[in-house]
Amino acid sequence: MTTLSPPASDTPSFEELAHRCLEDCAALADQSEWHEGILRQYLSLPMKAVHELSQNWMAELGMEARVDDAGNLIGRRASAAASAPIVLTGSHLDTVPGAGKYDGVLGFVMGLALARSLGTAELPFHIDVIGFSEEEGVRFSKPYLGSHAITGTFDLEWLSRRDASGFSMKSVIEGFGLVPQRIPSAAYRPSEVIAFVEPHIEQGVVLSRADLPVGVVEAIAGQTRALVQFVGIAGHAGTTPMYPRQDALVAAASWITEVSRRGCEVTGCRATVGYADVSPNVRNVIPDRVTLSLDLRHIDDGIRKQSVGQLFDIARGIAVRDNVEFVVLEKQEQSGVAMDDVIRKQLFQAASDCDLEALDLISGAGHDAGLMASRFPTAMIFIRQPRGISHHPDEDVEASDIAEGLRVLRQWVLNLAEGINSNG
Ligand code: HGY
Ligand code: MN
Ligand code: MN
Repeated sequence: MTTLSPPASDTPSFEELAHRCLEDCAALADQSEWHEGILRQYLSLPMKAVHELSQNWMAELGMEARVDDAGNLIGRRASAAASAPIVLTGSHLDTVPGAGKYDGVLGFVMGLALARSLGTAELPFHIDVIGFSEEEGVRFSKPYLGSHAITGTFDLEWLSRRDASGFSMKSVIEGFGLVPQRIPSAAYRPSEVIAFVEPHIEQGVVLSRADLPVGVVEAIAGQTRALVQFVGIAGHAGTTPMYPRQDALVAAASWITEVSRRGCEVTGCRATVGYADVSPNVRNVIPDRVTLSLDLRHIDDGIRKQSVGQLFDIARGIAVRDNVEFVVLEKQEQSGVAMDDVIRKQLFQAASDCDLEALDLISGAGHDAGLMASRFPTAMIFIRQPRGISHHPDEDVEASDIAEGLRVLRQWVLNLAEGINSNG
């Protein structure tokens, strides 16, 4: 183990670094599509502002900054050897509507803080801090676009997807000054990457209940994201008898209740209908078409798929009962992903070197690490969230817990460097 040398005189203390992380998160939170609250979608104008701010911080750190053609912002803390391998870290810069300040963004600014904490230390690898461009999937209903590009799994077919305003992904990428056809060349080669470690707030209460500041993620739960539709027949609200109506919204409402029941009945399952679009959505017309999202998660892929299948069967039963049609418009699956055992062990060792106990835990939330694990040795450090609130403005985090997370991340890097240097 590297002796945990306190940061050299030219580097701030971990507490100072942590407070700088909070300041950076606050500064990036101001870059929003909304005047009140946070919304920063894929390649939006506020994302351009986030890139500019972050590139200034990278320049101060002597990092080389670039934006790849999928819109990922990448800052490199270069090793002396140009051909040195690469340690990747960071997290996503996009947000859900009404987000907190820390989901994704904290992991990115902790990557910058890691560079800050290393001062002029010469390492046998580059450190690339990635601000992933689109993890939430809000704008084009396609999550993890940035990490798909980094892992070489971006499907150019997606360029024809359109956002709520009708803009194609292709035109949005071009409008940001990027070249969609070059996205495949944004991928890192597995041979050049040592590992990817993503720091992220926990977004749950496990660490706070265990009264521990940091966790090491064992696995990320799989998720099914589907879009379904109930189709009935519109009619006059005042003249159409209550029976036999073909009311798409009555059917949809029955199913939403079943989704919630399933989430409660199946241990470890999370089932949510977060999006609903009612047509024609006026008060005096019986709804003829209701489009709903389904977000279902479980760490066991078999249970997840079985639960989704059962919910679709229940929907078909409701459709027969209400004499409406049920259609599955889209289904996106992401399997549960185990984090890399070797890197996890190294992170636990780094925590122990810092006299810290790190908790082993599962992530119910999806992360870019879930994609990155398909191509690189990948692990995650979770930072305690006192109240476990996320995807909500009240999301919070303590500077002292960020400091502990930084301590572990830096120690992991120093141990890695020592291991490489001693193996020659
Ligand atoms: O939905 C999620 O799990 C993550 O916030 N993208
Ligand atoms: Mn999120
Ligand atoms: Mn996130």
